[in-house]
Amino acid sequence: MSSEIVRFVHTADFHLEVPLFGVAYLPTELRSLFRSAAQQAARRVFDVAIEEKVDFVILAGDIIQPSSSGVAAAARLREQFERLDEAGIPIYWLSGRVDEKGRWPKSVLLPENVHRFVAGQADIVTYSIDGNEVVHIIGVGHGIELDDALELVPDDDEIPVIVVAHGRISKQVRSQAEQATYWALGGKHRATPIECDSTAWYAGTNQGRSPREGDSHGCLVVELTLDGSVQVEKVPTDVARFRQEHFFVPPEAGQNDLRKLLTERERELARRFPDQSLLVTWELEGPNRLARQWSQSEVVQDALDSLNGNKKANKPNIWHLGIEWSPTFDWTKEEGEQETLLAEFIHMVALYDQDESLPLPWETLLKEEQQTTIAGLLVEVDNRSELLSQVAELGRQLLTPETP
Ligand SMILES: [Mn+2]
Repeated sequence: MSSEIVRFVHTADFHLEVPLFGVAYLPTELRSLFRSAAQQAARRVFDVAIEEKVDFVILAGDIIQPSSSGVAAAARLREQFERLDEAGIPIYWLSGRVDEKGRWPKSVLLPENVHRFVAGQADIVTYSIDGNEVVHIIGVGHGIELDDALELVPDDDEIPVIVVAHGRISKQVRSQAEQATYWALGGKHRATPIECDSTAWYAGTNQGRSPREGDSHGCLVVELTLDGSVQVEKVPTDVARFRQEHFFVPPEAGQNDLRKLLTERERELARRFPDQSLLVTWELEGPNRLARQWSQSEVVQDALDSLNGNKKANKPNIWHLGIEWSPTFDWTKEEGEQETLLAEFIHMVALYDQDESLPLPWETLLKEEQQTTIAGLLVEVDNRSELLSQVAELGRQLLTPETP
């Protein structure tokens, strides 16, 4: 058996019809990036294919929904396909949830290197080098049972098989794993391997779309030898990367410290990710009192504006797109030292905060049958100190005399 190697790019879920989204605050400078990031990241995938001189590219679905992206986006994708055509690299494109063949605009002719696997059909193509068959590629069209598609595997040769499929089919893949050398899957937006008796990966999307799709995204470069071994390398292609950053605000922080604190953290991020543009949302954990003061003033927005305004000298670009608080329980020295009901209340809450073994008062106050309902609701707040912080804040509001 030959030891000849075949290498290919496995990628999926470009979703060229979906811009970046999900931030509270979008500086005007970022608008065009938010619109074009998916497109730029797609271009990077095809750059990888050309630079790595791969044998072919597998698109495992959800690449584009032309009816919402518009014809221009489809035409730009065709330009990328043409680059690969010129480089002699075929593309095997399985339709996923959004990119049914029927939706592709008829005015945008696909170059000859693009082979489409479409819904309602199982299909097999065989990739050859110099007339020698190297690998079978089976496309499992939407709505086709895996079992039916696997019947296409010829049983009279020993050529490796790649199965391309889209959707939540980890379980089926696991039960049929040994039928293919590699499973090229689409439909999950984070690159994920499936543990099974073969090699199976969801490629993930090439560009995180919102803070929920944080950290690195890209494509996979897969190498298989004819003796059956498979190597999978993740190659990042995202042009801007969402990150959620968490930090503690010290209780002694003042109104003017937020910008300073964020600037320090920005420098740290720039050191850790020297070549990566970042879209950061901050989760601050700190005293209730500060959360209240800062949200009532312009402190937060001013800090974000000021950091985002200093972009020119700052490479790579780190953008600050929102701040969320998870307040912790605290009180000022004065509040605790006064002879007031508030001071007494604060010391009581502090007691429960310091000693986690103390059952919360309402647990004993409530009758048993009530416990199963009301306590059940309270348990939803799984963070005891966050709950106590909310209790303290409510007490503070009720026990502080209104200033006229
Ligand atoms: Mn998708």
